[in-house]
Amino acid sequence: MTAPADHHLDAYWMPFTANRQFKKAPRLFTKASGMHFWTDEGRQVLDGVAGLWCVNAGHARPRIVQAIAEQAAELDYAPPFQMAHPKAFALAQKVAALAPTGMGKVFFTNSGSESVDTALKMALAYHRVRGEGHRTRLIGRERGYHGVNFGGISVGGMVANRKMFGAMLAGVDHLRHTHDPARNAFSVGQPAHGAELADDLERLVALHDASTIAAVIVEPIAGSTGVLIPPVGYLQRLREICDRHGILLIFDEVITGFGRTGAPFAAQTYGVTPDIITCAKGLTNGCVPMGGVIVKDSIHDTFMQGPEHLIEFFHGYTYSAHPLACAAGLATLETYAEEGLLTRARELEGYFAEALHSMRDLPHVIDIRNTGLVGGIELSPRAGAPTQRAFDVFLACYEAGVLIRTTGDTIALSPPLIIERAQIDQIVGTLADAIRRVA
Ligand code: PXG
Ligand code: PLP
Repeated sequence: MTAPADHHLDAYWMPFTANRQFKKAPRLFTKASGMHFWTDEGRQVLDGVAGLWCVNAGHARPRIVQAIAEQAAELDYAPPFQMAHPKAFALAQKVAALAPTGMGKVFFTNSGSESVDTALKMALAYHRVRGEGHRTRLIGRERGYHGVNFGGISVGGMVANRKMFGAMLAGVDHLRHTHDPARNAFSVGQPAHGAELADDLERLVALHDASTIAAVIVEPIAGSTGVLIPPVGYLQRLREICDRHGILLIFDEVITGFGRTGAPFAAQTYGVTPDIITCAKGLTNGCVPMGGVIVKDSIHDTFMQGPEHLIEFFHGYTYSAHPLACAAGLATLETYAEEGLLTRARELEGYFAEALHSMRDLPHVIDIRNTGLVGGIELSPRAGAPTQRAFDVFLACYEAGVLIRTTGDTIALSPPLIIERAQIDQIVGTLADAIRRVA
């Protein structure tokens, strides 16, 4: 199966992967259940990252598997434009019920990237419908990740994801990121310093004028760039400044949504209600691709004017609210509710934090960050070879039976929310060994 440079690996151009390196020594999963994957060689691997931050209830949960199978047999597809099927409404209602009060409308997409571009378009159109079509600017943040479509990379702030792709959207600006290891290294939970970085938005308002700005988009926790936890008071301050200037606040909760921080959404964990939430991943437990945009009723209602026979929002995807995704989503939310998974990260946060921070004196470790069931362990880069030390740790863990994720020289952990304490110990024990062994 895994013969080096075997021709059957040629055709697949892998996403966000070192293709040539991978194909010389492929890593293939062929089975998954609960907290584990199995490789094509039959080796068991403990999942320390919920697949890719998405399999929050663990793998191959029978209720979800059955729901997808039954749905495929009963109604495989229904057109989403000018037609619908019952589970789309049912899922939207269930998602809205989990969202902060007043956020009662849900638009479906097929990924986080599509959710982000949908949310940005909604923000622009919302202002235009209100007669403020001059609000055309979008504000993101340095080190932000908002998927890979043109809107998302424009407001995003990860250089490698942007630099090859030309000018992107016009009229975008960025807040500074909140990473401040000089003041905040090894913070347990939210760092104490940095609320004032939200004032960067006032700087951009002073530069561009509020009347030109439609929306600000941030991840409550910046995940993909290496797990940056919001400083105490930062998100509140951002909310206040947006309110003062009539700017919409979008929380990109693609990673933080569905229990990662110990509440359904990070908006609830941090007590800040945005105007729009983007989500994906945990919405269907990663089983069927799906994303969602959760919107304040007042924003949705603003669109509902003019002649009733006219389309209000010229946007949608062939697979918006796909029946298999809706069936998977409903079964996923039932599983979360039945097992208390959307608040389980809160119960495990203390244990997880202690396990993570036990690694602070290991070689190369320069910062450890945590909240809920998310952790980041930052290593010093190897001289002249950034990212390689963390990647070597990733390979060592994989060989030792634990899947972690790396971005730059930061190791990210985000296990399924069903994880047991002994499995936290196994992840951290394996990771600590690997860090000790790499040069
Ligand atoms: N926004 C945020 C905040 C995300 O974390 C997306 C949008 C895009 O979602 P889709 O479904 O289009 O991939 C994400 C996705 C990593 C990693 O390295 C993180 C993501 C995707 C791939 C890798 O941590 N998050
Ligand atoms: N490209 C073409 C030629 C199409 O006809 C469509 C949809 O009808 C799309 C792109 C968009 O595809 P999707 O709706 O799956 O995003």
